[in-house]
Amino acid sequence: MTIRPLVILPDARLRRPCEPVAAITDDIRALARDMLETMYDAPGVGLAASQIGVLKRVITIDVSKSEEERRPLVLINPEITWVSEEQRVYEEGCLSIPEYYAEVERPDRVRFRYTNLDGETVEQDADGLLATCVQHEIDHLNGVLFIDHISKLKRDRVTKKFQKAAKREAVA
Ligand code: K1U
Ligand code: ZN
Repeated sequence: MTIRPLVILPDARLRRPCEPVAAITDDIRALARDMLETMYDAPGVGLAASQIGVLKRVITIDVSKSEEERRPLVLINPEITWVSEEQRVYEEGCLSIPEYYAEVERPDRVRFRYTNLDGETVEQDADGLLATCVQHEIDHLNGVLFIDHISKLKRDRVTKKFQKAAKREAVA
């Protein structure tokens, strides 16, 4: 298992749609293991493969509260199949936009379908943090970031900050 480096804004890979996974191979199982290790190390409650530079439709999630009770989820080719009319606001963060947090409004409850590592199709309902996290991670697979759900003013401000930081790093 390897902790992989995180892709940070404004890296163009974060804006590319990810490709569906055709089959659960040893490479996909190894990718999922690396993603879980990278997510727990960060630490984060979710991770999309594009955040480690792999443009495949794979996400990992664990919203359990302590290390002893870990409940890792690996979602391959996930899709949202239903959303509630009720919305909720949650303060989101993103491992690819470090130390920036903003309130985002999304559907309060969702139903989602995915393939697990045993190749089975699973359909599951979610509310609370899991619902928010599933939506945030599936957005990543479509090249969408949580800052796309906030005002243009705030988005432009945070984007410029990260563009400047990337330029500084490039000349250092
Ligand atoms: O996709 C990501 O960038 C991971 C992100 C997921 C997420 C956070 C909050 C709302 C929706 C989706 C994170 O995990 S940021 C870190 C974080 O929220 C956290 C870290 C440690 C403990 C608890 C939360
Ligand atoms: Zn994110």
